Amino acid sequence: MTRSFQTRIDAEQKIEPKDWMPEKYRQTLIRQISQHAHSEVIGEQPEGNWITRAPSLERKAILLAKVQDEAGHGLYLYAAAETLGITREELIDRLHTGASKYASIFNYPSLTWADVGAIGWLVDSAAIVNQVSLQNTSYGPYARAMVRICKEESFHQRQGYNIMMTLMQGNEQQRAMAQDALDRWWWPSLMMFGPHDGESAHSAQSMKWKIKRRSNDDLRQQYVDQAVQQALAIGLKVPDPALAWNEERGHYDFGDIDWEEFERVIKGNGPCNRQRLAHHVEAHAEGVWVREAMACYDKKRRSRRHDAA
Ligand code: FAQ
Repeated sequence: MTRSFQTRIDAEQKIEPKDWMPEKYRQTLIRQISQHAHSEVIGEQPEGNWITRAPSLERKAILLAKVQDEAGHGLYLYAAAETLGITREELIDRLHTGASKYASIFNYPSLTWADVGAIGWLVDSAAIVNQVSLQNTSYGPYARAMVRICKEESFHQRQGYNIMMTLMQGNEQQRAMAQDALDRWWWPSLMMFGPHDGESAHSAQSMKWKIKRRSNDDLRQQYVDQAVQQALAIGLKVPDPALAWNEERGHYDFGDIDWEEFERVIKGNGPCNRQRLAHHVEAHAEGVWVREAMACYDKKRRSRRHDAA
């Protein structure tokens, strides 16, 4: 069984929910897809913080649409995780107890309007680089969710970059605000790709099963190469003294990531971890009547369909 499973993976066949799969493959997918779903949903908070204070009606409408899209991404991903035999309640419970993680970046505060630009530009760029590769992941429902998500993330990235560009074309104070946002979000955005390849606990097996198609460092390098060019184009300075174009490699060299900070944040001790989780727990409790009403409606609809048959 195990050998024929790997043969299917090697032949680039998609694994579907009813197919046999090793238990560890199933658990790895539940871990990764649910963390991804939690990231989309928790990621609504730093941007949502600015919906009531967007500088114009147009910016507000765009930001509202983006934040709603992120909720939709969470929905597709939870649905994909559920095809692996775990319930939505268990997934949320794992988030609330800390058994399941979400992207470290969402534990940083959004202090100014420029942060909305930086999140859209940097965080969505980093997400896209990773997610484009995940469109070819071996598990069918995850791969298909990625196709739709990538299309929407492209619009998100453009809106973030457009905010940064507009600020950089503004007055001195606005340019300083954009630079300050880049200074604070740059290093956390590099951490989104996870530990270096040699330190990544899950990469080797996930690459063999083609759950992950490219390594953490490989994706991070692509992101740096793109983002540095985009920063230069609008007059921003990337906050890394070690950043330099390496002619031989055809890539930018960049400085060391503060892995102690990364560890601190993923263990729950970042600047906003408690606030993010508390907000989710509260919203989930407040939404109980909606879930109950939906379940009631669904039950009634099914029994009507059953009676008619
Ligand atoms: N944050 O062995 P690896 C978005 C954990 S979507 C927190 O390398 P793996 C859209 C990792 O879980 C952003 N934890 O792990 C948006 C593991 O711990 P565990 C989310 C991290 O899974 C934009 C341990 O470290 N995208 O932003 C992080 O092979 C704007 C060892 O690491 C995805 O989730 C981190 N950054 O590789 C929404 C993409 N990095 O589980 C709103 C899918 C590592 O054993 C606004 N996920 N860890 O307890 C992946 O590609 C992978 O899971 C990685 C990590 C690359 C994140």
